[in-house]
Amino acid sequence: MTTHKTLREGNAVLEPQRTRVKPPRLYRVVLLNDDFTPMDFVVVVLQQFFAKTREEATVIMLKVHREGKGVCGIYPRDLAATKVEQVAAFARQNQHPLACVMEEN
Ligand code: TYC
Repeated sequence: MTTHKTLREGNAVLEPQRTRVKPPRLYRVVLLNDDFTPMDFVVVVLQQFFAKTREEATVIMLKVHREGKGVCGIYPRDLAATKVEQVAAFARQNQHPLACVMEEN
């Protein structure tokens, strides 16, 4: 682990900043199939929360439908957890049982 002194904001000497040496752990956000959530709703989830195009979203949705699960995206832990919560809240608001989980990559 290394540090360096940084001069910023005129000549003010700021605290040494820790150089990031480890890459963040990454987590897959995975959608799970169920028999009740409408296909169109899953496509909207993938577009809204995972920045997929309608076409990309449809491919992922159909993979989940046919194979039971599918990866929506891969993110650092906090972002993955936020995505999982957002999907859970949106599904609950719309009374769909859609399940979304995170798995260490
Ligand atoms: N199996 C659902 C249906 O036939 C569609 C679906 C796809 C549900 C993906 C959830 O994560 C899911 N309506």
